[in-house]
Amino acid sequence: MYYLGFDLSTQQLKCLAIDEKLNIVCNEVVEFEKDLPHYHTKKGVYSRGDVVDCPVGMWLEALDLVLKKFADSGFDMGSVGAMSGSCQQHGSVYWKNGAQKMLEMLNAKDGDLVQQLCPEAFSRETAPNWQDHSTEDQCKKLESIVGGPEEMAQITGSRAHFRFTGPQIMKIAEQEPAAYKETESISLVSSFLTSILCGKIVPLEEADACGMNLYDIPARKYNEQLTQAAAPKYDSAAGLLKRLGGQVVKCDEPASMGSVSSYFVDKYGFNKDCEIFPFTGDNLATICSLPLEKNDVLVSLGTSTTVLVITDQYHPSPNYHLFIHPTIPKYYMGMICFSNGSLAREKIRDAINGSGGDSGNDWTRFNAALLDDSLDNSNELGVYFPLGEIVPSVKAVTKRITFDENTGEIIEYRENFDNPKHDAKNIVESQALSARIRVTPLLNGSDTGRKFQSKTEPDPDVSFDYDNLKLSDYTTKRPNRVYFVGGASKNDAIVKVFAEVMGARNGNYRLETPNSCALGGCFKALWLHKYASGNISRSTTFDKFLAENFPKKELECINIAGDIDEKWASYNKKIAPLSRLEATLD
Ligand code: ADP
Ligand code: XUL
Repeated sequence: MYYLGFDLSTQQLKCLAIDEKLNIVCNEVVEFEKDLPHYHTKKGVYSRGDVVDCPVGMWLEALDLVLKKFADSGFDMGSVGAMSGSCQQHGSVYWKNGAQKMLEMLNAKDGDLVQQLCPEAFSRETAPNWQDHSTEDQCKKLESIVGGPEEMAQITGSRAHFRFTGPQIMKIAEQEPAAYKETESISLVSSFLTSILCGKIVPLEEADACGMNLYDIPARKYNEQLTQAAAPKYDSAAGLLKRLGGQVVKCDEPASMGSVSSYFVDKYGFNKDCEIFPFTGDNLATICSLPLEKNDVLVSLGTSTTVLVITDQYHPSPNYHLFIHPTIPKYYMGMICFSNGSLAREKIRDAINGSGGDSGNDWTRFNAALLDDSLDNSNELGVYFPLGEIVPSVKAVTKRITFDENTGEIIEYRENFDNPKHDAKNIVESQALSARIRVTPLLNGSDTGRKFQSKTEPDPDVSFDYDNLKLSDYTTKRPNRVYFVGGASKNDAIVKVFAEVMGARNGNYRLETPNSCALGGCFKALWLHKYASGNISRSTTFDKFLAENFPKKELECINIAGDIDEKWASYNKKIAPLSRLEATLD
C-alpha cells in the first residue's frame, strides 16, 4: 500500500508517495508560474502594494495536473491507502453559498475541478497569502480587545500578525461585505485542500488554526472575544464560527476526514476506501517529517533563520509563535523567525573576501576565520542586523562591543574590530546565541547541566524581549538534539559554531529537506491509517512510530571535534552582555 503527501506552498504543489517502509516511490510537482502561466502570478502570488493573494482556481488546476502526472507516470493509484499533507499557512478560502452541494456533485465526466467549481463555488476568487501586509488596523483592534500583544500571545500563541487569518477575515468582512455575506464557509488553505479531496467542506485542523489569532490554545477552542471582534457588525461570533465549520479537528483525536471523493476515484483510479487525514500547515508538517522528540530543535539556515522547537512548555511570547503540535498530544511547536540570517553573513563574507577578486560565493576565508583558534574574540560581541530584526524586534543596526568577562558589563562600543575576520566569528556566534536564548524558555530544565554553574557564582536576572529569567536558566537548559537544514547547513564551519553554541546533549544532525513538508504529510497519512484502523497499537504514538521506522540513512550525524560541553559553557559569559547590548537597540 502507498501513502500520498501533498505540499501546497507559495510557488508549487508537490505530491509524494511513500511505501510501507517510508521510502519515496513517486514524486511529482506543478510549478505555478511555469506550468500554469495563464494565471499570471509572480512567484505564485498577485501583489498590489500591501495586498498579496493567490488565485484559488490555480490551486484546483494544480491538483488535477499533479494527479494526472502521477497517473501518467504509471503509478498504481488504486494502491493508495491514505493521503494527508500541508499547505502554506494563514491563507483563507471563501466558499460561496451552495459550495457544499457543488462539491458533493463533482463528477469526473463533467470536466476538471476548475471548470466545475470556478467561479461559482467561491465568494472570492483569491485567497490572502501569508506575505500580505494590509491588516495593520485589524491587528491593532484585535490586540486592544484582549489587552495588548502579550495577552494576545498568551491566548493565541502569537501576537497579532498581518498575515494571520483572524485579521484577514476581519478585513474582508469590513471591506467586502457582499462577499462575506454570500460566504457559506471559510477554510484555511489546509482545510480547503482536504475538503476538495473529500468532496465536502471539512472543519479546520487545530494545529494550523493556531495561525489565526482566533484560537485560544490553553482553552483549546475559538476565543469568543476575538471571534466576536473579527466578525462584522452585521454578523455575530456564532455566524463566523458557523462559517469556520464549528469547532476544529483536534490534533489529539486523530480521525479520518472521510474517503476520497468519487471524482478522484473515477478520474484517476483511486480506491474508493482511500482515506483523507487532516492537512496541516507547512511548518507543522516539517516537524512531522523527522523523528523529533521533546526538546529537539530544528535550525533552518536559509535566507532567513527559522528555529522550530518541540516543547511541552506553553511559554508564549509576542516575539515568536506557538502552535499545538499536529501529531503529539500535549506538545507544542515553537517557531522563531529571525530575518537576519544568510544575507547578513554574506555581507561579512564579502568584506573578508575584499573587492577585486573573483571570490564571489566563496566561503573559504570566512570559514577559516571562523575556525581560527588563535583569533581571540572572547570579550567581543556584535549584533549584525542589516535588515530590521524580528527577534529582538528592532530596526536595522550593526553594533559591536567589548565587554568585561568577569562582570559582563559593556566596556566600549566599537566602530570595527581589529579586522573583519573577528566579525565572521562574532556574527555566527551571536546569531546562534540569540537562537539558544530564545529557545531556552521552551526547553525543560535538567540538573545535569548545572555542573557549569557553580553554586557560589552570582545568578542575576537577565532580560531578553519580554522575558526576565535567571542567568542559570540560560546556562543549564539545553536542547536534546539539533537538526540543521537549509542552504547554509552545507557549511561545516557555520554548523560547527552553531552546534557548539546551542549545545545539544544528544547530538547534531544535518539533512537535505527538499521534500520535508510533503514527506511530513506522507508519514502522517501512513501512521494515522494504521493507528485509526487498529493496525498498530494505541501506544504507538506518532513520535514512537517515526523513531522506530524512520530511514536512518537520511540523517547525517555531525561529529563536532573537542569537548562540546565545555565549548557550550564557554558562551555562558556572553549571555548577560548580549542582554545589555540588545537593551541599547531601538
Ligand atoms: P531559502 O531560505 O530561500 O529557501 P536556502 O535554504 O537555499 O534558501 O538558503 C539560501 C542561503 O544559503 C543563501 O543566502 C546562502 O548565503 C546560503 N548558503 C548556501 N551555501 C552556503 C555555504 N556553503 N556556506 C554558507 N552559506 C551558504
Ligand atoms: C509561517 C508563514 C510561512 C508560510 C509559508 O507563519 O507565514 O512560513 O507558512 O508557506
